[in-house]
Amino acid sequence: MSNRTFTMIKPDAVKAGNIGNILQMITDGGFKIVAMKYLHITTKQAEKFYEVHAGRPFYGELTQFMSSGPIVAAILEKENAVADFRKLIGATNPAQAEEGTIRKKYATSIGENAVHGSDSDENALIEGSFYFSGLEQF
Ligand code: RTP
Ligand code: MG
Repeated sequence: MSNRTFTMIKPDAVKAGNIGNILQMITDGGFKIVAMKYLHITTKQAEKFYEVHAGRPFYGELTQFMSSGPIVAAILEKENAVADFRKLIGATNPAQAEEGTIRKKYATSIGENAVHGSDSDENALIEGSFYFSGLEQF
């Protein structure tokens, strides 16, 4: 069990002006920000990041959306980071997200759901390394 996870504040939440609110919820949740950057990725880069979802019906929509505006990418640290962060963000579909979760507060639909959270320790490492070099991960 690793103590790090990877997150993105997605274009919908950035556009809505919720970077500050979401970072506050993340730090209030006990997560330390290890690395962070603000950037606008291309559709090709989004396709590469979401390669595991290639072939799923929402792949095109997802990669278009993730390249539609700037995002915030970050590596977070906390004991039991992956599971605890997925608890903090809530269900993929905000209609099913619990009260007090980031998606309940800031997501608008299953596609435009405000934040990403890695689903395993292995993917947290792969995803964090997509955005941050080894030197940036201290
Ligand atoms: P994430 O990877 O963003 O943390 O979300 P997740 O694990 O809860 O959901 P996942 O199954 O990994 O799907 C990745 C993202 O694809 C979009 N999606 N759209 N239209 C749809 O049915 C649908 N299903 C998934 C969402 O943006 C989801 O977060
Ligand atoms: Mg996922």
